Amino acid sequence: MKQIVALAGGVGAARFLDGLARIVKPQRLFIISNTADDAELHGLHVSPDLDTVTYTLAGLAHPAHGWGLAGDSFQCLQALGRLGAETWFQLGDRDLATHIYRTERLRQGVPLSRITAETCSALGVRAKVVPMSDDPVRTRVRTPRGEIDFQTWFVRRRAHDRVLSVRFAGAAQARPAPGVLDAIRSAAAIIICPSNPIISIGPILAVPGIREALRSTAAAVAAISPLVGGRALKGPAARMMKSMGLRASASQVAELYRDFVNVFVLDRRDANLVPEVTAMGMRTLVANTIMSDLHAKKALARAVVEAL
Ligand code: FO1
Repeated sequence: MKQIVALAGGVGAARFLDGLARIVKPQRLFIISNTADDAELHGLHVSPDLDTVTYTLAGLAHPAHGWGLAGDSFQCLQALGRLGAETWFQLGDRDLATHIYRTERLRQGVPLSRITAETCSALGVRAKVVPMSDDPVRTRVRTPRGEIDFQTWFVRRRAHDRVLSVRFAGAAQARPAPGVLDAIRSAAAIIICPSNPIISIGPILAVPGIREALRSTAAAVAAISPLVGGRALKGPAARMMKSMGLRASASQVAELYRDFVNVFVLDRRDANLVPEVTAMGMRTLVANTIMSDLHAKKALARAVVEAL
């Protein structure tokens, strides 16, 4: 059976994929994950978006945060704090095991895509979760106080600094991870998850070859707006878009994707934007995109799959 390919950021994407993996066989899912948020903390390689999707599909994610593990403790972080180490990034004790394992395997020369397959298999995740690239790509955020790495801007400074621009260091030299381009070319359907178009989907599209493959694939491509009524359901997308001189609107998201998306999914509250999006040459699907519970997640996933 042909695969359904999804491009995914963190928590918003994971919520949608949780619904999708319950209405189609999870083995059919090929999930391309953003790795430009990856960071080195306490000498460990942390891949937040990969882990958020993996933990969610494994049924292990922290229910309130969406990232990290449910019921985790933070004794190691507290002990690090006593030693004078920085503790602004909340790494739980069991979560740390993932980062220790990943870091050790990377040091052995194993590519991130293979390590991700190993962790997925160990946690019982049947969907294929693949980093966008095995090569390092890092989001750098330009603020009035200078350029900083993504997690410093997002977590340490709580996304307070105004974003003037972002760049994805290393993207131009990065190669798509093994299987990514073939999956896009031969997919039954492709879904851009409701993630931040600038910092979550943007880095995936910046890996040479991926955007071109999306433009030329025979598969229909749907994108779900992460903005509802001009506001992000989760995260700083709306504020970030405004400070970068873009409109904080679902139709602006559609415009960012107009060269490769066939079906744009708008929330019911944004039904008034249908003519604007249609004029860009896309079909629209108006649905409830607020995934407040499992029923809503599955209903949205079903509506998107049917539209494709
Ligand atoms: N987000 C936070 O807002 N604060 C944290 O302390 C934090 C820790 C963390 C640990 C592991 C992990 O996988 C993710 C974590 N996140 C945290 C989420 C992460 O910073 C962002 O959600 C993504 O990078 C954006 O998609």
